Amino acid sequence: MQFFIWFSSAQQCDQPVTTARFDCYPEPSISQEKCLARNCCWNPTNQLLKTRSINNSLEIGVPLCYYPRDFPSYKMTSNESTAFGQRLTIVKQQSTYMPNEILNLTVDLFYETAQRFRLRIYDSTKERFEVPLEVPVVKTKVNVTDYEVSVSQAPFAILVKRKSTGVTIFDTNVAPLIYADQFIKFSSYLSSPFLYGLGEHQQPLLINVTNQWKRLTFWTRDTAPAQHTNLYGVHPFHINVEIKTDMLTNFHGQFFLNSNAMDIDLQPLPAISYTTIGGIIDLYLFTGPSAQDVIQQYWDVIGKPTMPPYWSLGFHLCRYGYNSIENLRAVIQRMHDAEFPYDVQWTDIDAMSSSLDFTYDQNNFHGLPDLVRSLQSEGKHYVNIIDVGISSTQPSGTYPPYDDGLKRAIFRTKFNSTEPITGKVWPGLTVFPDFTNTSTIEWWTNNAVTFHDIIPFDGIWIDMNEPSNLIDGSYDGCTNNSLDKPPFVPNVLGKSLSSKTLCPSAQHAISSHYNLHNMYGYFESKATNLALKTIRHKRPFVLSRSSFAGSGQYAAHWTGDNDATYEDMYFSISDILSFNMFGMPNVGADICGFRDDTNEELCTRWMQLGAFYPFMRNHNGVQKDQDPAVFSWTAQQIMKQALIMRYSLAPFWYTLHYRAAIASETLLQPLHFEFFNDNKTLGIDRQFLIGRAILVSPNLVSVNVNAESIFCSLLLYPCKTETHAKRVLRRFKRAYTRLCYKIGENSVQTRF
Ligand code: MIG
Repeated sequence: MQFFIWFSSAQQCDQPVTTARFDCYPEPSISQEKCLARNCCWNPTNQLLKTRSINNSLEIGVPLCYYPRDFPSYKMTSNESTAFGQRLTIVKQQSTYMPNEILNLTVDLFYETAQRFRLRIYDSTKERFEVPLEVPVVKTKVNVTDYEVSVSQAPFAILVKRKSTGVTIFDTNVAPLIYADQFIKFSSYLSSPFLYGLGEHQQPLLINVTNQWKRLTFWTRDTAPAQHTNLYGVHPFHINVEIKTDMLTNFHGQFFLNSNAMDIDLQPLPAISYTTIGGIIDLYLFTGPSAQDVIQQYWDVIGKPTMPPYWSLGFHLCRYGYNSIENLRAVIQRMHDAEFPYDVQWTDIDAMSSSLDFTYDQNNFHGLPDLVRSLQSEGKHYVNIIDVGISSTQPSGTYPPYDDGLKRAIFRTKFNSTEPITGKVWPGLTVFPDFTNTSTIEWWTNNAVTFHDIIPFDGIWIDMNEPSNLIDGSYDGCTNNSLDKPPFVPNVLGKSLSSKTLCPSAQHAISSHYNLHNMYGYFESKATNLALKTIRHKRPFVLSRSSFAGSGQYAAHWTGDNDATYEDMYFSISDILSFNMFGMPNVGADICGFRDDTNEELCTRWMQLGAFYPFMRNHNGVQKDQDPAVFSWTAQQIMKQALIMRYSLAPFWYTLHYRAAIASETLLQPLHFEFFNDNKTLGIDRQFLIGRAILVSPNLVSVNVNAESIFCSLLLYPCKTETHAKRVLRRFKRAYTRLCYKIGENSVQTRF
């Protein structure tokens, strides 16, 4: 027994460097009084810039309020070896500042493979929520590992080193462990300030915290991609570059298997801190040593990506706002007349009847089923959209998806109730299917089957599945319980967990929305993939906006409502490279931009870049048309060149998908993964590699001089004037028409 007389003396607050301070007051409303009430150190020199700017970004810097070195933490009381590794118990003598701290914890150390280590810290007496992801169950340890683990007793800490180099890859002895019911926080050294991953966020590929403090938030959210905010998906996985005597050498990875709302803080020490508001600590370390090895080891845990159908490698065309079948037909016709290779035509919610799922508008889109069949008879494919909100206000007996769902009780319910929770999406008031319930999968499949009998779609696009709700919480508000009003809320957009989604207290069959929000898109992807398999007996194609670790087993992804800007075109590269690391390598961004009007130069350059996205779809919102066939003859020819190049690589893409699905290799990778001894490649994110050896180096800026040289700069051949460009293009057109492309055979299916 040990007795603490504990206060933060000046000496205990003395950190050798300010970068070694760990934030004791992550909430925005900070004051000296509140800090001292937590028995933390207050030091207003080197002020923390904790201000929320208009775009919600939390600029963080050196903390004003930080832990003293003797802040209470856990002490190890037992350490026994087990078949899987070691089991420790750790205890803390007193609570600190969060309600319901758990003072007795069990720590399991799993030596799962020579390169994979798993650490689980959980309540010794009470079961807590755990992520319903099927991860490998390893019951016996491996004896020879590439890493060495040691534990220290008081304060309890874990240290993991790479055996061959002695480099520290994990060390929790930097800050106290806090483990409360709704607030779990732990920190570790990083091997270098250089990381990749931690999505979904709009950020440069390389997360460099050499001189920066960063807070990244994880809570799936429907919002147009912007920096410093949580976005559609949650992937708490990163790759950390290791440095040995100034040489970048190896890589290791970390995956925090936790689905609750969380913040991940990075600081220049360098160090990482995880703050989650539920679940348990379940952390994987992967020792690589190459970046691709780390990814492979990660995918062994979350599951390998699905192998897509061949046709989905072709060019996809979509828009929100065709508005009528005449308009849709006109687009298809002009794409045909302009001799564009394209394989997949999509429709958006405007083709639904009053935005109702599993319907089409029989007035404005009269004849859609026949149009789809005629596309299919030419070898093309069709994908339609399904949103998560099911309208609950249609006259009884007129809308089977709702009536039947209600009968089967598959909708998510209010807290402590069997009554469905109501939100609002495009058709008005809606309820939300609970995809964690097995009856829901049957119901979902039935609806899809019935609709497929009407329109024989080839793939399904699932949108709004964060899940997105146009009103905060629900139609009749949220409760005041600890799920809806937790003691700590990570830095989520809108400041509340119910912002633009359902109340955290809403219920799923297997747990609360509080615990499962981040996995809504994951479970919907899984159910939709299954439904498509049942319907078509072929490899499914599902496109999902929201995602969680493991979603790549079921769906492809696009990066959401980007802007028609050069900046967003640039960010698409790091997004797409990151999703390759996340095991969702079939990914693309809306080519030419979703929001605001595009322009000819931007769209042409974006088609050129997009030709090298794994998933190539031109899609936009309710602005001007931007399908390739609306642009000038010259722009069209240039886009066509890019498309021909893509189509000629289709067999190669297919092989890459196969390698991803069976050997856990990414389709695209950053240059640094291949050229890791070259420090200059560390932050390259305006270029990328397809497979191992094709380097894509797109032009991401407007040339913005006179029209003549714009065309020349867009061409893949040297030229001086527009007249010259046109001559080259005409010659090129003749050549490709002869060689690899005939009208009516313009699909990947028929040409290879
Ligand atoms: O914002 O279905 O991200 O691709 O076109 C409205 C209409 C909802 C958001 C998707 C976008 C889609 C749009 N949807």
